[in-house]
Amino acid sequence: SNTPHSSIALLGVPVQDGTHEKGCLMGPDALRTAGIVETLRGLGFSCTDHGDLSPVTTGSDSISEPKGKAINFAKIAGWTQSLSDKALDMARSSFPLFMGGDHSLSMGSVAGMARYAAEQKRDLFVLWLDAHPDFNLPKTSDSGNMHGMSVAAFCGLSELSGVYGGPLEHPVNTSHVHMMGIRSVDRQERDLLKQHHVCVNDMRILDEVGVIKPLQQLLDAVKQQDAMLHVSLDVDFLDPSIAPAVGTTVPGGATFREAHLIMELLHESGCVTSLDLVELNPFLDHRGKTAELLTDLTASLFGRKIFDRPTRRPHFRHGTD
Ligand code: B3U
Ligand code: MN
Ligand code: MN
Repeated sequence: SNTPHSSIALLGVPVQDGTHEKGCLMGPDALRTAGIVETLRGLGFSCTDHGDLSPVTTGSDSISEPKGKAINFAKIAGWTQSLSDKALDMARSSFPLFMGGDHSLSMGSVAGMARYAAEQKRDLFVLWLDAHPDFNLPKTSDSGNMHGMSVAAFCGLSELSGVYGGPLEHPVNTSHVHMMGIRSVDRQERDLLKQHHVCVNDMRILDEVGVIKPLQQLLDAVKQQDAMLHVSLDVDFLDPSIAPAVGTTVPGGATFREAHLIMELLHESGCVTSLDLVELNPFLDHRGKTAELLTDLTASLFGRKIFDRPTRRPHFRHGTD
């Protein structure tokens, strides 16, 4: 198999304090109902469901709230610190799969994976599949929703270090963050992204050159440095017509086939070492179709394919020789 681990550890992170829209707390159970565990076992992996995480309670006096708008800051800090420890622990024995919950969970999942990468003396890259860059700071955010600040947090921007209880020991290098599908960016967020050299492949790039080329650039960099790769998939990366179960739909998202192709290429690369499935809001779904799509995309990431790819001939031709 192309996945570095034969065992997958699943963890539910039913956080929804990072968004104004309620319902994300049901995300982990919707994925379980869609059969994510059975699907992965069917692909030959041993799978352990660690159940749902509980946040640590951080006394509000021990949390230094940042200036600006950051709703539920202390609660998100509790989830983040709990998840960072749990992620590190899971990564030592398995491939961690984090089921959200809103996207603020990546503050903890990515920070934990960065700690593990540091233990292994490897670098961590992040593939951020999202309509939004989630690179706001409390002082730039209009909404104050912390799911729009995750990348800035795990990259160690000091305004958000309070969620970790202090300066981040192993921040992700901003130039190691590659974003795809971006199509909704706040004005000051755009400036921050430029200033910090985040690699943003917006929707225009996917329209012009497709998904393969930008993805290959990332995978080449990961392979060259023998780095680890965390994939964070926000439901709103996908077009709302195929994935309606998200609080912040943005028109013009990735298609069914683009999304599967990305997952198939990621599988073939053998580079991926952890995964977030976030922002699934089952309250907004139609007959479970978004939960099922996320489960199928996860299956593609773990090696489900339509046919085995021939290694010699580049094209499979039906009905000939
Ligand atoms: N950038 C906006 C909108 C947003 C970010 N992430 C989501 N929505 N899901 C904000 O609130 O920061
Ligand atoms: Mn997001
Ligand atoms: Mn988003």
